[in-house]
Amino acid sequence: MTLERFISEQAFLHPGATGHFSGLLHDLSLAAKLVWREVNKAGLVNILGATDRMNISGDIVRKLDQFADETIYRAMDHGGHLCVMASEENEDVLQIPEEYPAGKYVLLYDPLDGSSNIDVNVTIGSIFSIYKRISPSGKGTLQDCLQAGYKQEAAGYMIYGSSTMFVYTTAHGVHGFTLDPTVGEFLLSHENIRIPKKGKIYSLNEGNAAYWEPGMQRYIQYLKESDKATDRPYSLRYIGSMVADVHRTLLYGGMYAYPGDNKNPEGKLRLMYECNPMAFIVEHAGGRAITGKQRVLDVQPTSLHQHVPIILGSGDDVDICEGFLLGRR
Ligand code: FDP
Repeated sequence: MTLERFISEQAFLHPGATGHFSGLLHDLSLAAKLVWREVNKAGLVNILGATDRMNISGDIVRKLDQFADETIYRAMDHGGHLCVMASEENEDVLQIPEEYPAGKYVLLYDPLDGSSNIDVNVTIGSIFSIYKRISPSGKGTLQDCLQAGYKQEAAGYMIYGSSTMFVYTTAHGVHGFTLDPTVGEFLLSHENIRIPKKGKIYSLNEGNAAYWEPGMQRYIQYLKESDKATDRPYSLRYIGSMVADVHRTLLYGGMYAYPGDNKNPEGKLRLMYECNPMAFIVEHAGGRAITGKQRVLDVQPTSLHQHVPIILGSGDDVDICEGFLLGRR
């Protein structure tokens, strides 16, 4: 089952579907392949760049995250499905060029997440989030982009690791497709992903422990204690690429967090490009995602690049963490 066919068959489940939503997902899967192709030769960029300059081809060697940003924008700008976009790499909203029709959807994306890992060959990814526009017609607006996460129509990520995957949900299950590079197609490999109810792994940058609030410190200490009944101590795994850490958490369970601390009370990760889409995916796989005070998807955004603390993962694990943060344990 290819991603293309899966998307088309899903559209049949919605009798009123106009095809725009399917078209949007098709375009995203093309963008994923274009970014994957470039990520795969990351170590060669300087060599290829030098050759380009010798050939006077006019190509400029761009940083990979800038390449991914432009590639996704250009794959998505002309389909007539979107009225506006916003990307983590750009301060303001990205308008659809005048010559192309405006559609009814809004796309927010993080073109290359975990980009500090590129030079050391560690897994990175792209994240996307789709909303319906709220403005009536014409060009999309900032307000179209600043919608709470629970209003997402779809969310997903591409992970460029030992294999490349496209994982997404339209609120009807979370499905994962693995790229078969020999045929250039994403093939259904993980249908209806369900996050385990409880895991055995915790994942966060423990180097920040001294700055965490006491509840978080006590929770992580709790995970390290030995107790057979609750399967402690937990193992620590932290890649430092959100896509990779969340992907593992989705499949193996446990908890992933980037909490606030007394240096950065709102944490490091962005609500619109990272936390909302991942929270939507994790919830639709049966898990939870909270800020410590509320559900991530209920946060009302006030700006495009705002940060928010996040704790996500297996329901039981997030429940326990929440208990510590709220002083109940
Ligand atoms: P990066 O800075 O490499 O782009 O939000 C970006 C992010 O990576 C996440 O992917 C990652 O989980 C986090 O930052 C890592 O932050 P720390 O280095 O502070 O752990």
